[in-house]
Amino acid sequence: MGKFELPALPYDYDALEPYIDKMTMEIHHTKHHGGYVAKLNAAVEGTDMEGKSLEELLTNVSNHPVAVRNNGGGHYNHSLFWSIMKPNGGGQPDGDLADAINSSFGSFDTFKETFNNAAATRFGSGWAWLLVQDSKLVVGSTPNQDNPIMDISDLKGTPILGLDVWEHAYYLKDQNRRPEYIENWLNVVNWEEVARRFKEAK
Ligand code: MN3
Repeated sequence: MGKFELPALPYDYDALEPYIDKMTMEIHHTKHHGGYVAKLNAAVEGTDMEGKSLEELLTNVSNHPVAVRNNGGGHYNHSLFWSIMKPNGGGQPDGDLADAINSSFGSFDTFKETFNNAAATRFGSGWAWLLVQDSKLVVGSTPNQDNPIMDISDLKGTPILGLDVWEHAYYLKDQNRRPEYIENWLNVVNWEEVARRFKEAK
């Protein structure tokens, strides 16, 4: 197995305008995510971690250096993040995912409120998640680049939707207004991809 690589975005940097601006997307992808990939490769190179999959590293991250937790988490989280967004996204899911959201949260609006609250109240840098936990849907958040597949995480399960609430994800356009960023982001969610991940996680 080769080195970890920065995945290409499945759309152009300006494709999520006006909700997420081009400059934020470009810096976020090339500099931030690119940085996590480079530092992850540097951390595993020449060690017995070399050749292990990202999932293997993160599910046993308590046994690895903190650089793997931070940069491996950063690589996993951002790879998921790019894939669950698309131009002309938003709206609501349908099918099995819609049913599961209704049965776990009561309605899509209640889910949205719960998710937005988790994202808005995560103090400092971190991520808000919709995840499958014991075959149920749960909303929560993690600090820094932690995520629910890590053995050290308090919140555990298979993430199917993740929102980056680090300031680098929104500061250029929305400055300190995180709730505005969250509302904007809901217009670019790729619910088809979230539904695909849900099906895979069950
Ligand atoms: Mn980020």
